Amino acid sequence: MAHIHLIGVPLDLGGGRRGVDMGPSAVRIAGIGTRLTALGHHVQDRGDILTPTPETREAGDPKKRYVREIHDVCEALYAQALDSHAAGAFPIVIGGDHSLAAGSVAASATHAKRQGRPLGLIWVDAHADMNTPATTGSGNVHGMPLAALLGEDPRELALVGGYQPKVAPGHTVLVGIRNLDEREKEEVRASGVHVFTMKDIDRQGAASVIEQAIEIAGRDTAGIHVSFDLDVCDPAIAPGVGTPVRGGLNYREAHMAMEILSDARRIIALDLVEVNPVLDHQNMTAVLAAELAASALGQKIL
Ligand code: 6HN
Ligand code: MN
Ligand code: MN
Ligand code: MN
Repeated sequence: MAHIHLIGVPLDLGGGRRGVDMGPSAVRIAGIGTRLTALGHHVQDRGDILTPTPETREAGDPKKRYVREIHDVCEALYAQALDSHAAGAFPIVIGGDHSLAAGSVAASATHAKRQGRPLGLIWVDAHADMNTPATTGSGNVHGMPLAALLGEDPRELALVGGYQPKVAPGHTVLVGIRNLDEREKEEVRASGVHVFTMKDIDRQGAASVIEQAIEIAGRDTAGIHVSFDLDVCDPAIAPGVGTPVRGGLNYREAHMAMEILSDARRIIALDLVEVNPVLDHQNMTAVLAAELAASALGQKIL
């Protein structure tokens, strides 16, 4: 039995397609709370972090659009998620675009640091999210949070929580990637993070890959933060995401990844991001997100 805190972040400033601000609502309507309660967990919904809507703001620097606003949201999320960790709760952050991870992962990193050990990070995504303002083509900040957590750019996000970096490449694992920008590929290769592409999953199997990821992110760390972008799933099962890419995880692969993570008992926080109800069919992507949360938190087939 865990104490779980649900934290909604209706952030819609980091991506190009509008609609992920409705993600937290859709995932709640899909029953994330009752599914987790049914597993015996004590679930507390902490509500949403206040986020500005783009219509009321100027994008600013075209190489990091809305980065000031995103920074402010990430600082607020950092404080809230750190509160949850300090209270002994397991935060599930429901997005919203993936730039929120600059706040949620920072909180997990600080919590780990307080225990005298580094944080392990498993980033499950079709994308690497390792652009910087220097490499980005889109200027969309949701393509940058992992770079900010590992390094110093974009600096507004790298400095959330007051220190940098949050994670070491040796404890960071990318899983499921299949769509990177050319300059981003160079960043990923040079970074030293462990990478399991979709091709690796095809060849080795999803189970083996997630076991290796847990081994890497779990070794000598205080725990593992799982940042799960729903676009890692195939658009056939997750059409409601801002940036769908064909050739992703199928339904059982996605659940099995979460089930194996749950069995390992090393996860300390979970992000579920990029659910876009505008592009979804009958809320199926939000339902998938809610189901995956249950699998990550101990739902068993038998
Ligand atoms: N996500 N690499 C592209 C960009 O605009 O930098 C796509 C990023 C997608 C980010 O899905 O969280
Ligand atoms: Mn992402
Ligand atoms: Mn993605
Ligand atoms: Mn700051």
